[in-house]
Amino acid sequence: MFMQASVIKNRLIEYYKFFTIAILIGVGVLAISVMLPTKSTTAQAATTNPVANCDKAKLTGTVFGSTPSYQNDPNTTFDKAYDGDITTYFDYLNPNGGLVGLDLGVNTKASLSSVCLFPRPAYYNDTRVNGAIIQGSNDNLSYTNIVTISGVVQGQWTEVNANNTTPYRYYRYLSPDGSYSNIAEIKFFGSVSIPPAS
Ligand SMILES: [Ca+2]
Repeated sequence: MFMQASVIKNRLIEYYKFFTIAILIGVGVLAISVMLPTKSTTAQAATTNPVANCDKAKLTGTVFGSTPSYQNDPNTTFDKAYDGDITTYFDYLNPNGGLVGLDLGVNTKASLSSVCLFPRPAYYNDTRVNGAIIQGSNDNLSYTNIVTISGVVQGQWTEVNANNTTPYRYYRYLSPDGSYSNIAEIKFFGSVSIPPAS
């Protein structure tokens, strides 16, 4: 009887050890899963430095924007923000209200998946980009806010997700106040939903 009680006791201890270890493993797995980054599904989320994600075909069309450039410098007009060159930039005359936009063309619309942004190099950089608003329109008069830019870092590309499903013909980057619309490069990305009439 004494031996049986001892065996039962030992087995209970083994069971106790087993469940304790199992619980600890479970807690550990849960902690790791919580710590791992999850893919954001919100339209406002910014992804920092996805250089590879910005190296893809951007939406094309006619670039439009605010004029004139600071001191009428032909090297810093609005089109320099969409010329594919991160060393050239837009420098608007006025600190507020400047914009750069893209007209996809007649009978052409696209839903915006994301934008990539590169701040003006070595000068005010990210502080003149964060706070900008990306907007879409189909008449170039009434614009709808799509995403507010945040998380842009100087000296590198930043991709900001839009995940917008509404097709628009016009997209524009509305610069934050005090920025003089300083930005080196913008790329609009999306799926063209209505191809040009042939
Ligand atoms: Ca440029």
